[in-house]
Amino acid sequence: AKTYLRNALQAKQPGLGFWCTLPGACTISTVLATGGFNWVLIDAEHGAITDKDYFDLSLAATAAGASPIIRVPWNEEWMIKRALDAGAHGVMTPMCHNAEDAKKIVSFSKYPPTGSRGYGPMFCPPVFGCKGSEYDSQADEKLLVIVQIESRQGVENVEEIAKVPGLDVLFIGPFDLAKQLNVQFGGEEHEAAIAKTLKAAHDAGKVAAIFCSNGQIAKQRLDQGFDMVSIAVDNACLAAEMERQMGFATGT
Ligand code: 3PY
Repeated sequence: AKTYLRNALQAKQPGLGFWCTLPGACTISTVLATGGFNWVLIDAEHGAITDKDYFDLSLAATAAGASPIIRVPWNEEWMIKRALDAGAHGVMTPMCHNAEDAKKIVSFSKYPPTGSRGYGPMFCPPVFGCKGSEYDSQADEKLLVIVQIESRQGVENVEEIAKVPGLDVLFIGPFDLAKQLNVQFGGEEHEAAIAKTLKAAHDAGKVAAIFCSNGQIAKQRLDQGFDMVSIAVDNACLAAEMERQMGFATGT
């Protein structure tokens, strides 16, 4: 299977991704053509993407050599099923508060007897890079199961969450985390919660990941020890560059 992100992480290379909020395969293809990315977060929690877009976006990501990771709106079985049925290499759920939440996403993501995932992988093989019959035997092991740590409870219970079998990645949502903790973004308490999550993930042998809105922050987080970071968000890049060009054109 072509599980680009899993292969990179296993080889101790950084997981470098971008955050895709815009529907339409052209954005993904254009960004990935710049090189260096091994995953794309297809964001259906926020942003303009819905589950009908998963199929084209996942194919576009894989065709360009990056793993499609789909963030579903919530930790619901039917939402996870639809994301995985598009062939996603991983699924991410927001707001994991405790080990029970983590056990749910693991169960929803794996076929019986390990979990309860419903069967319908018609469109998965081309995205997964395997033959039809191979998908069934590879999916459970190769899919990345990712939870977001971004709440007070999530940080309090992070050691228990990290130990859940079948869970691969603890992914910090720093913006929600600051709001949920009601602390200053980048302040001492915020950074302490981030450091606690990083340590809990590594102590349990799991991947530690964090959302970063630009490459400079991403570099700092990689230097801090994170294994997987986003480096930018599509619509924000577009807006920033358009503003910059408008500045040149108008001399402002
Ligand atoms: C957060 O920072 O809260 C996220 O989930 C990523 O945008």
